[in-house]
Amino acid sequence: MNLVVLTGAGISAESGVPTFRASDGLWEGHRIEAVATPEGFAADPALVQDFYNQRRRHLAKVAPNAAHRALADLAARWRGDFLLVTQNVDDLHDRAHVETPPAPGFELIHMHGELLKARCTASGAVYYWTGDLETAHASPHHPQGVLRPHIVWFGEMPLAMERIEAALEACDLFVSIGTSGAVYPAAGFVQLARMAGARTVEINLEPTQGARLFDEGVYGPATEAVPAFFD
Ligand code: BV8
Repeated sequence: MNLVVLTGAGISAESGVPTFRASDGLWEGHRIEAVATPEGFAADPALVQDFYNQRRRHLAKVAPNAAHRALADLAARWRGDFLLVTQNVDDLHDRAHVETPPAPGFELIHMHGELLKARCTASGAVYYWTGDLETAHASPHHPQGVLRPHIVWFGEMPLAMERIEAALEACDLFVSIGTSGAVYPAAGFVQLARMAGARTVEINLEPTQGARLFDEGVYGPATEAVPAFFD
């Protein structure tokens, strides 16, 4: 049995990580779609670095919740392929799977990048990065490169798309957790899973705009709905 789980900001909400829509998509008066873009970074690198520096610092104050841990427990006992694709850039899934190591068929993909990584704009080299990134943070790897957040901005290609699409085409069960289905290509994954003949389930605080695309819906806070669904 092959499983693909997609998570969004809603799975980290009860850990104290703000979701995008709850902040009505604004950050310090700027639309997130304007800050989280290459153009935004070029126009005002200090603003964009600060947007990510603040969220990177916030990670030290949050911890995985019962929903992250339920997925880690599932990954430890799952027999078969289990791909966990997260749109989240926090490290809460990573920490949950360190606490409870997964079985061999498991893989975690951060399709929109990770707050705790930085990338050299010249060479593309990626570094684990826990501190603040300054505006023109010289790359340790490339003299004329600067370090940017290793984050997929709007208009940029998400990571590992071929791997994700291959898993969706082979999956038997697709579960979407805590995502509004507002952002593509993640919002289209349920259609790929349906075309592969998978059973599709949406787990969310309340029905999303894409609810009718799923065979089933399970509604409530993730820390209750996720453990209950996978128990
Ligand atoms: C691409 C990193 C092409 C940044 C993110 C017009 C102009 C320009 C682009 C487009 C356009 N129209 C469409 C596009 C494409 C665009 C897009 O979809 N835009 C949207 C706004 C219309 N997509 C892209 O640009 C993507 N790239 O298309 O590339 C391409 C092709 C070839 C070559 C080159 C390029 C890239 C998208 C990635 C952007 N980066 N993140 C950062 O984090 O700072 S997206 C960002 O927003 C998040 O990562 C996340 O993915 C998304 C927010 O979505 P959610 O996670 O769903 O969060 P949200 O708050 O919306 O929802 C939370 C849900 O949880 C709610 O449903 C709520 O009910 C629920 N919830 C709340 N509490 C709980 C709960 N559930 C359970 N329990 C709770 N307690």
